[in-house]
Amino acid sequence: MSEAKVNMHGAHGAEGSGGVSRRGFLKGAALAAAAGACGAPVLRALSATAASPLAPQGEWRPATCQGCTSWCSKEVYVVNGRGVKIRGNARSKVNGSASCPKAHLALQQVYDPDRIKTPMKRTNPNKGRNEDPKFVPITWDEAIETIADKLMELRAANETHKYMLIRGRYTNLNAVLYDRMTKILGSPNNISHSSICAEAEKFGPYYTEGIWGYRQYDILNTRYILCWGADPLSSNRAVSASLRDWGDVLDRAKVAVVEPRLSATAAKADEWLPVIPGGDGAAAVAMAHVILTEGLWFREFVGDFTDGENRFKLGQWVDPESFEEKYTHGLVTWWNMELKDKTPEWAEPLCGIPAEQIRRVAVEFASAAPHVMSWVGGGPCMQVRGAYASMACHALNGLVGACDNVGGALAYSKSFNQGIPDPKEYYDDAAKVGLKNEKIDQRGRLELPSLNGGKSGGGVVTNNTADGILNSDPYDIKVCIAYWNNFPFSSPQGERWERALTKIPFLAHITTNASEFSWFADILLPDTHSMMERWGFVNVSAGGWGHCTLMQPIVDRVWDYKADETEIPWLIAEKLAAKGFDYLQRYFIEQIKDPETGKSPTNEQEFSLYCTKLMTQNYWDPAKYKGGDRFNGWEDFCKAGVWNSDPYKFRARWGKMKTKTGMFEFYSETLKEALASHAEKHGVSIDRVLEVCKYQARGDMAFLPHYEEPYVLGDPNEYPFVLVDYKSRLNREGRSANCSWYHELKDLDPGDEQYQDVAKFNPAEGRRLGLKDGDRIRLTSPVGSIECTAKLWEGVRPGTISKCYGLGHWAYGRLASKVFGKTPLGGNNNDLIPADYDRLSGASVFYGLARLKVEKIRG
Ligand SMILES: Nc1nc2c(c(=O)[nH]1)N[C@H]1C(S)=C(S)[C@@H](COP(=O)(O)OP(=O)(O)OC[C@H]3O[C@@H](n4cnc5c(=O)[nH]c(N)nc54)[C@H](O)[C@@H]3O)O[C@H]1N2
Ligand SMILES: Nc1nc2c(c(=O)[nH]1)N[C@H]1C(S)=C(S)[C@@H](COP(=O)(O)OP(=O)(O)OC[C@H]3O[C@@H](n4cnc5c(=O)[nH]c(N)nc54)[C@H](O)[C@@H]3O)O[C@H]1N2
Ligand code: SF4
Ligand SMILES: [Mo]
Repeated sequence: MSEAKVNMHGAHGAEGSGGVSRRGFLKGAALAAAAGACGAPVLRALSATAASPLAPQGEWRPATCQGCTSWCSKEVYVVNGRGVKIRGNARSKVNGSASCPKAHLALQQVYDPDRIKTPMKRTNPNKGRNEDPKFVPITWDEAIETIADKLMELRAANETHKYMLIRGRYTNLNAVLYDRMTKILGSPNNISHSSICAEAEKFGPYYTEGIWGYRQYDILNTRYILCWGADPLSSNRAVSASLRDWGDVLDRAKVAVVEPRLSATAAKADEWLPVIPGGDGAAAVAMAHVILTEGLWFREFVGDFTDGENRFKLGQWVDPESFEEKYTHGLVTWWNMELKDKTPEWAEPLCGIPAEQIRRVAVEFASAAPHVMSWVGGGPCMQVRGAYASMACHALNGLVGACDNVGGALAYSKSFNQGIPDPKEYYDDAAKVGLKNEKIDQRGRLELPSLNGGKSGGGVVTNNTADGILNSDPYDIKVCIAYWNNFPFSSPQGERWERALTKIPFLAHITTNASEFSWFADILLPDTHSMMERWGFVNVSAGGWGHCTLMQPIVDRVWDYKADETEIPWLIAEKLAAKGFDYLQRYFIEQIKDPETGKSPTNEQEFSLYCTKLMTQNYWDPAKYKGGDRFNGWEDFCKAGVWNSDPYKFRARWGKMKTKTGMFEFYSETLKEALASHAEKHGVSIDRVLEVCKYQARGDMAFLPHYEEPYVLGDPNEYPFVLVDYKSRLNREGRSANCSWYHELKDLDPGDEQYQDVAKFNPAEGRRLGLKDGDRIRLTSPVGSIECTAKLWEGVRPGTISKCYGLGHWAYGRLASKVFGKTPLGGNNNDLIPADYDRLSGASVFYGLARLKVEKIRG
């Protein structure tokens, strides 16, 4: 590998990294690593390099954390070119100086001795879980040359569509590698991880109020928070801010949590509603029933009966003419078709929540309206029939006027990212033909409507890509580049990915760590860590503020890493041009220029910088100011590290929602149109679409928030439990398990144990099974089995087994696996979860699907 020193920081005038040489650090790191599976390699490495207790002091440099989708703006204390401490960036109005516990694990990720340090190539031609890839180091030049050759082969054979780009986590610079490069190469196959993430959760908000995206929550002004499978103190999208503000919230508001397990948020809540997995829709419509019969809907938003008399009475049909709606659409139809008989007593056996609790929560929630929120997380939605639970739980926001209101559930704040130029002029004839092919994930087929944005096939069906590849349907994939993803681990029934990747003739993985995905690769490219070693930016909103926060190369790269979304595509473009295909390089050089000097990039680092400057120009360039914080220019923005939006404009969307009617649709005309166009495309009825896609609704019910029975796989006699999967408050998505602090602090998750992967049972049930804490057990579902440790814990709903996601890696690093490449540490829940979908949104299902049985492992 190249010995050239990579010095990437300094765009904002940060001091150079004087002092300790890189070699000195490496020696330290090697010592620490040799001393055994890292107790705290970072700290030891640092003490090995610090000359004296009076070693030079460092400085705080702005950064962005992508440990989870809270996307906090941070600062890193950098000493001699190395990050040593992390805190919140006080300039951010989204997260301020607050930090969640997992923020700090970034240090252990950046200085993980198991990081890939140089490009590598596979020397074992056989692929498979039991085939050691036998990777050997190569130069960047050889690695990129090999990739370019493979791409040129596809072009020569007129098979550009057989190229696929996969992205997992990303920054907003992904437009370069994920979108533009794939298109200019002539492939329709840019596959994102979005539908193993949260698409079903976006379904309800889109088909009621026209937002295909997340909500932010105005928690400091709220009087009642009703969480549905969202655990804001552990996960979701405002973890640092929630942790900072929750004490104040509890002083001013009530909190009720609908969850099959006692989550961190439930443990501190006024009410825990321990729902049967998949029962949420029943509880939600029963709450809507109570709100209407008790006359507690918010009239300023929803409207009223023309004569003011409440005709919403149990079982009684209401004349639509008698009610005048204001900013909503279809309330009376919803009542007549779904709600009028759906009492809490009806819901109780379906959702397992006592009727009186449903009634109490509904009344107290609506009595505090409109400064309340129904906070819908993935739990109820990422289920086979989750689209309708997503609608039902979110519709409560409409009933009580909480959407877009003070203390309520808000859209994301307006942001002003600048797109990079259109690539169309750079499509050659081969690309134009290639782009017309069907995508490999089969989105838009009859059984996969995936109605993102109202369009048949509008969204990705990530996990179905594995089946597309395995069945060569619609064709085979020959060349794949993937970055920042790990689908054999992160996707339900990931074993399908192991076989699919085995089948792809040429696979390159851009990654910080060797992972289960890398195991099947032909080339590994060592990536920069998102927080400290590269350019990038992301936008997020919380509490009524939006921010755009920058990633900057603020520490020295210890090894020869290159940034996934910009530097690597630049190098590939260079090689392709040398081989006679220069469209990509011309696009980069002609279209992406430094907005300050107008200069074209001449190397990968300049390219990376110019992409960032260009796409964030509306924030930092005074001539392009559009709102929010003001800066004097690029350096000023870099110094701050974050731009904040203007304050939220409450109620601005009332009557102007991006639905067909402009209203909050209880009867979704928007969904009706989307389903009709999907049905028409396939020459079938909407009812047929619903049937094929496993929903129970027929007729008009398909356009209304309603309850559907959970679709659970496995015979309950053989598999008596339902798996409740959840995220650890230490999960940096799937990327924490090689950090010692993860294992050491695992008991921060209610009911969990340090250094263990526990499956938690309700104590009464556990005892009946003869289980005690610490027993080794095997969990088996209809699709797979894992080994882990038993724990009896009160916070588990009977009939379920609650187990955290995150462990069970067999090829991530020395701490993450028991034996790297062979034996997992703990068990991966995704080995238990069948690959199935909420087909209307395309989302993979994680919840309410897998039934389990349990056996003790003897000896
Ligand atoms: N059972 C279960 N499964 C889940 C979830 C769950 O809650 N339960 N959560 C789901 C959700 S919400 C999501 S979003 C997906 C995420 O799933 P993926 O998108 O597959 O992402 P990760 O699993 O986090 O894996 C990212 C990989 O990128 C590499 N990497 C780590 N850090 C960096 C970096 O800084 N830069 C680059 N380029 N590479 C890096 C590592 O190889 C790592 O394994 O997982 C889903 N899977
Ligand atoms: N700590 C941490 N925070 C994260 C992440 C992380 O990896 N770690 N990842 C980020 C990402 S990528 C995403 S997409 C978001 C996702 O954030 P959320 O959408 O809030 O999803 P999860 O955290 O997966 O929460 C799912 C919850 O649903 C519960 N649940 C399971 N089944 C049911 C059910 O049938 N009904 C109900 N009501 N609840 C059920 C689980 O116990 C769990 O608490 O989180 C982000 N925040
Ligand atoms: S892990 Fe998530 S909540 Fe914590 S600092 Fe990072 S982005 Fe923020
Ligand atoms: Mo996600």
